[in-house]
Amino acid sequence: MSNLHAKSFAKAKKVIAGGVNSPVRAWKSVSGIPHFVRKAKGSRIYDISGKAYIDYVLSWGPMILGHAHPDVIAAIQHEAENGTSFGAPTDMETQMAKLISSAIPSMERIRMTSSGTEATMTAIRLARGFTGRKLIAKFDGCYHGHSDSLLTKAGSGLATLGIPDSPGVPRELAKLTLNLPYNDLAYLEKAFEKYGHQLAAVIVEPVAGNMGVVPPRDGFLKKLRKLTKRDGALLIFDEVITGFRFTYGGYQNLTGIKPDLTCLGKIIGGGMPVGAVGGKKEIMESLAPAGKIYQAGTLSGNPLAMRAGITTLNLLKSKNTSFSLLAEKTDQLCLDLEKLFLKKGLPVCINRAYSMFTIFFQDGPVFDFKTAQKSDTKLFGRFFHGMLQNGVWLAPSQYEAGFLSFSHSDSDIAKTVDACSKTLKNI
Ligand code: KE4
Repeated sequence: MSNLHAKSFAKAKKVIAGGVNSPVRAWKSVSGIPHFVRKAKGSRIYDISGKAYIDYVLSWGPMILGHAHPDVIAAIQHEAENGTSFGAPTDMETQMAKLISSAIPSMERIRMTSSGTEATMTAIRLARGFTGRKLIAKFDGCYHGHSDSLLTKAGSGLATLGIPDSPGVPRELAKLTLNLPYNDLAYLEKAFEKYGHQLAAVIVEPVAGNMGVVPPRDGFLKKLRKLTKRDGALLIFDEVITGFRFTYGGYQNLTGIKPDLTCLGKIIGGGMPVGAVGGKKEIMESLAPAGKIYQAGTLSGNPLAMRAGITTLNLLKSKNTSFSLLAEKTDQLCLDLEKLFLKKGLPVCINRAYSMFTIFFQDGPVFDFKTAQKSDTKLFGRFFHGMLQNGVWLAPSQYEAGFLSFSHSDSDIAKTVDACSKTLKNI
């Protein structure tokens, strides 16, 4: 069966750069031949040999309803009959924007994009244009997509590939991005003393997912909000992962900390290409055509993506009470796995936040990128392949998050724990 994947990978490498359309899919950090997928349904993903796996990647987060939800599929099929792209405004985009801003009130005005990268890139340009300042700050281990200003010590992809700064990013540009340690309040204070009044914005994953799952320390986000407000820098919450993952809204709805701009993606597109940036009216109206800050996109607000997103958000709205059940299911899975590792005498630190988790192969604690990097990535790789053998599809990198969906059943959890028990026997 693995030669099926080898054959597909060899063919892909002849026409696709590196054989994949996004680096993490090449499984470089866990070695082995990346598996090719045929289809997915609910909590299952099927490779090209037909083997089924319980999926904890969920396309890196979007598939919170489970793969191929019948209502989402039907909505896309129906919408497609009306055409797939117009390059002209549609009422659906207004409906989508209203859904998002009523769920996340800080997003008074929205601009749709076709990816999370475009959303964060727009947010950075908007912040620089609105404040007239050049400097921005991000946190080591956080990843906000691959726009130049944000590819400085990114945590997802690059960290896995062990490249702290990507070639091709001009040094002149990279030095306009301050890299701060996540969760370090003292360092934050010092950085703001020095740079606060030069900062256009600070962008943060309010719960980090791209160095593995690292929740914010008590007071971290509050301090960040206070310092940015004090020094006139905009606070950007990158909620591409966390948006509609923890609750029907953003993580900001749970903390009450209101950013100036928010970036979304993944879940709001129901698996179709989508991103969004939104925030205070006076800031957002600086975007062309109302304002002078340019931003555009041929497929921004694409009708199929809007229809899939609207259907997804409406389904999530009806499930609003069960987000806590999803978090409890995730916690139960992590507790059951912790017991097995303990029994095996294998030190792990399993970080979780609501329905996302990461098994760090180390004692822990893991509270920033430096501590995350103490993990035994080789052991992670062996665990990854063992779980794959035993029918569980995990993220092919120590520095990524695992996700649960509303379609993960109790028996899926039991099967996952059983797969872990089998895997630990031969690790
Ligand atoms: P996209 O451009 O990939 O849609 O979104 C970029 C992005 C922005 N912000 C956050 C917090 C993100 O996690 C991402 C993308 N996440 C990665 C995995 N953690 C996507 C997977 C990949 O790069 O193939």
